[in-house]
Amino acid sequence: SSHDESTPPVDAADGSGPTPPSVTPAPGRPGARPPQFDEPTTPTDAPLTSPDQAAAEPRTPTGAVPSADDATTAQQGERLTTSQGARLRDTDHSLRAGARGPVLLQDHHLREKITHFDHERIPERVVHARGAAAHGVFESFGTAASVTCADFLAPGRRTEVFTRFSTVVGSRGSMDTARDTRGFATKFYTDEGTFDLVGNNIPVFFIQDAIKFPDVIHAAKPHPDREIPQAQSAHDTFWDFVSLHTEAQHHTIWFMADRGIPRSFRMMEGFGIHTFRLTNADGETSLVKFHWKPLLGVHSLTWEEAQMIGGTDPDFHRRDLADAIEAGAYPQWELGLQVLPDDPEQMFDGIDLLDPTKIIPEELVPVQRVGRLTLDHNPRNYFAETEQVAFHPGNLVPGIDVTDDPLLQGRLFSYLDTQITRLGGPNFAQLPINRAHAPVNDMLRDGYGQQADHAGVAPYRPNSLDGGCPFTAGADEHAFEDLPVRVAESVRERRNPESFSDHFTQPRMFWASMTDVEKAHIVSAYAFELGRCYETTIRERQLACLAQIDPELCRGVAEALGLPAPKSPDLPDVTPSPALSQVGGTWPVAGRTVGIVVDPEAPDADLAALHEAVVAVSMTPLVIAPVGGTVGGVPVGRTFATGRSVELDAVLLAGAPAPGADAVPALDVKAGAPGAPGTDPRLTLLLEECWRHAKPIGAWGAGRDAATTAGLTEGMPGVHLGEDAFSVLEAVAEQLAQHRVWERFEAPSFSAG
Ligand code: HDE
Repeated sequence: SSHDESTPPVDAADGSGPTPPSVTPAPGRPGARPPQFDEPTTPTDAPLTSPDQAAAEPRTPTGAVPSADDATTAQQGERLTTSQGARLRDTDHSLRAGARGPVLLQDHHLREKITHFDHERIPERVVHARGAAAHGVFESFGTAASVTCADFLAPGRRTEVFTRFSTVVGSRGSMDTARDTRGFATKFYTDEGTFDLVGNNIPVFFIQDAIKFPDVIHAAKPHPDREIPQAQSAHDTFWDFVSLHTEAQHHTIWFMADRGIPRSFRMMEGFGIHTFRLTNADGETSLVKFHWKPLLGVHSLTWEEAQMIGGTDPDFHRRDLADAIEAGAYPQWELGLQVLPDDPEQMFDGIDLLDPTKIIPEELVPVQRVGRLTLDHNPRNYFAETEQVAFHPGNLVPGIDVTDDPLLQGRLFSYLDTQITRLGGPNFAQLPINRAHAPVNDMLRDGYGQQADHAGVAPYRPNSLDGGCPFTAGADEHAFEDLPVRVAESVRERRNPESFSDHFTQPRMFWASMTDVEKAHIVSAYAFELGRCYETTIRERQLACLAQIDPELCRGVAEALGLPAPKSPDLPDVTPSPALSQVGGTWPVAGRTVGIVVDPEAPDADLAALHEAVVAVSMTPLVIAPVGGTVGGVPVGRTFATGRSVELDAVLLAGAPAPGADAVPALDVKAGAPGAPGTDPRLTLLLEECWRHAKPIGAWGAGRDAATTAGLTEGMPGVHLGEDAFSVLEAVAEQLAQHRVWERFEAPSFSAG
């Protein structure tokens, strides 16, 4: 019946079926993929976009338009084919026994299409499942040459890199702004093999021994019965574990602090955490800690912003990274080293260098800058690159080696192992994103997903059949050497050294290094998290831990929980490390988002020029109006319905739209909030939030009246009312350099107690 004459060939070229929409085929992409994938289809000179598409809105907020030489289309050729290259006449209808009859098993195209789709997903990472990444370049300053012979750190070297940022606990689809540690993993494709620096944005870890990793992760992940909560540490099992396993307290106070809710991946530090061992050309070794220092400074969201963004834009961090790169505001970090002598004790100032729950204060051992990382292009395909990239702390190059840190030692096993499940076999190093840029000559063969077509008969050594190769490197041929490190004479045992046992002095130092406003944030973070636990015993046990860190901290949290504060024991004096605070400096404002509220009824004459002025200082202007379209020739970026204050770093009031028909009359505006009849309640809300989140607010002209109506007057911290747009922009940008209007935060309540 498949030949049933009464069944017309649907969508057939004879016009008997529905007319297909006219889509201009995209050109082929010669050389866009590795050669073995090239398809034998003829490239055409067709324009990349159809005339319709070209005229439409830009595809991204930054307005980047795909260029003709950038292979940005999905099409590999002119005609649709099967995976085997046979051209297809139809991919929209399954082959049926009559138009209304059952589908035939012989429909090989249907089966190929559906079967491939059925297997499109792979397991997400067991930790760090949610991430975003970018390509870039690492330029060496050459300053590390005295401590390492790693070629990519030699003077003048430029190395291609791929960096993936991540949250730890949430699933792949969870929100970006969860309170969590962030992963910061960089693959350096060096001429001497791939080096992976697989770090975090917090310099210490939860545990001292890799054997505890399944425990801490099982405690932090959602509860196994209901699989809640997602991407959160505010639950019983997490606090149960960290309050019992007190070596986790140092890491925990870091992410209860603002470090747990970064403003942007671009504004995070990165840390290798463990102590590594470097070797120079003369064979001399030293112990080092790796640091990434963001040129934009280290900045965070407020907790309320983080929560709100989780709802309005769960992709906030990945959008921010991709948009900034697309707009040319390339994020940059400097790589720094803390260098310590490699003596047999491996201790510094009482700190065991093999203990990954301890830092070396920068004031004691300065971070010496050795190179600059610039992320300058976005991945083309999320799955192929960001999802399939496989990092491994054991990807080392000559001149960089590991130490006996038991956490690092366990990681050396875990990362290779996990990829076998995640990437479906042992050949993941052949995936394009994971391929070394140095020549590879291994004797690894076969296995699932083998891409190579190896020649020869002798993938073994020694052999006499394939030219006797491969030869191993000679002494001066830049091979990775296993250093003859002395291993302490010892008995085998399952035990931590005594030097790992102080769990509270460094969290105390961290607390002592914070400003008042940062301390207040820490207190509210603990109060929130513990307040979400059900078990009082867990809250009490964590308060007992806080009492061992600091009595003020403990009292503040206890008060918020309505529990008695346990008495602190005698606590050691600590020297604060000012480098740990995020408050007090000024930083570049590049890549910050400035909202410009306009009144479409009375557009500001200078709007277009103001828009340009914002772009000129590498900030992103976002015009906000009651409804979409353009105002004064400038496109409206957000309407009162699609925008929310939390997307903005600062707000400028160019005008004050009165409530229109589209205003939400039922919007619940708090009594006594800034605002007045005549102001759109959504604008009132926006200003209220910007005020509360300590963002600079500027206004001029009609916007100035609106600000005044909203209760914002000159002289209030971070409120800039001026005569013209440009002087106001300048004042706002200057303020933004401090990240927030810190004076606006209330005096922390804990210091009163
Ligand atoms: Fe990881 N970690 N980890 N980790 N880790 C993974 O590897 C593991 C640790 C870090 O963007 C997994 O490919 C163990 C410290 C980052 O793809 C897994 C231990 C630090 C990423 C794994 C640690 C990290 C991972 C999961 C305790 C900071 C994401 C998927 C000994 C220095 C990399 C994968 C990316 C990912 C194991 C502790 C950083 C399971 C056993 C400490 C940034 O192999």
